[in-house]
Amino acid sequence: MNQTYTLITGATSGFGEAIARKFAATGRNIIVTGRRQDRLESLQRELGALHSNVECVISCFDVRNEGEVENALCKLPSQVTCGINILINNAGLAVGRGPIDVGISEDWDRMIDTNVKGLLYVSKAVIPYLKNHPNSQIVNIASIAGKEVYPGGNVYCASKHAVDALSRAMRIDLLPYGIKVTNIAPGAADTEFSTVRFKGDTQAAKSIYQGYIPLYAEDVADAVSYVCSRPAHVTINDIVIMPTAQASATNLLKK
Ligand code: NDP
Ligand code: 8X3
Repeated sequence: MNQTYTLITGATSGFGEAIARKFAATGRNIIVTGRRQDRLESLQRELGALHSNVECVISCFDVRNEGEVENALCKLPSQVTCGINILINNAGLAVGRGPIDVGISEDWDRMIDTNVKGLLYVSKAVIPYLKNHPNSQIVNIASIAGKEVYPGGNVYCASKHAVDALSRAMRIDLLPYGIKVTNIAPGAADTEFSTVRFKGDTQAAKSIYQGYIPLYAEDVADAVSYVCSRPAHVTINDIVIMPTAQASATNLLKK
């Protein structure tokens, strides 16, 4: 039988990196993507040494650039691209957290271009390969910010509401091809997310995760692994996964 591959966007840190580790550990071939080539290479080296039975292919591109996405996929060997049967749309970010009336247009563009348009560009490029497999799947990493809105969350929340809507829309449009679509909405998780959101202010980022136990990237990777290992006739449509100390986006029990 031909080999199958899982393509993971945003695998250079956080959830995507943990998903790559989890999938490699369960014997799945992976294509890890992101903009930081050095991190992709070091992950490839690490996983190659740990799992000789698994192929880890790297593909470096910016999801915001449709041409770059298409070229990067075209450059991969055809047996790799033709083998893609799972797509994990994980790459994403928040930039800034403040009232909409003083929002920065450049930050809004980065969030919408990455979280919404980037997800669309990658999906458009990969869906033709998914159609060739009998039991394909797309997993979109949305957020609790796609289920609720909170002060200062405005455009990030809008972008994740769009991801939530796209998950539901994809499930309908891709039904004729038997492609499963799963939406995963995590709450607060300690990754590089807040450092990016607060533009490198590590103190501000650290304070987000103090006084309670947040989710870790591995918790989300577990959920992704679960939804991708259900029998062919079962689709998990939506998972909201929160730290136990978090009841809603803004309701946190801090000690
Ligand atoms: P990280 O900052 O740790 O990881 C983000 C990943 O996205 C990186 O690998 C980064 O790679 C990639 N990425 C960002 N922009 C681009 C781009 N333009 N092109 C290609 N890749 C890009 O954050 P998380 O792991 O926490 O975030 C992963 C996803 O989870 C995001 O969609 C985020 O919105 C979502 N999320 C996060 C939560 C949290 O609290 N941490 C909670 C709920 C959802 P590189 O910089 O190398 O390009
Ligand atoms: C990240 C979680 O609550 O900061 O998507 O929006 S939150």
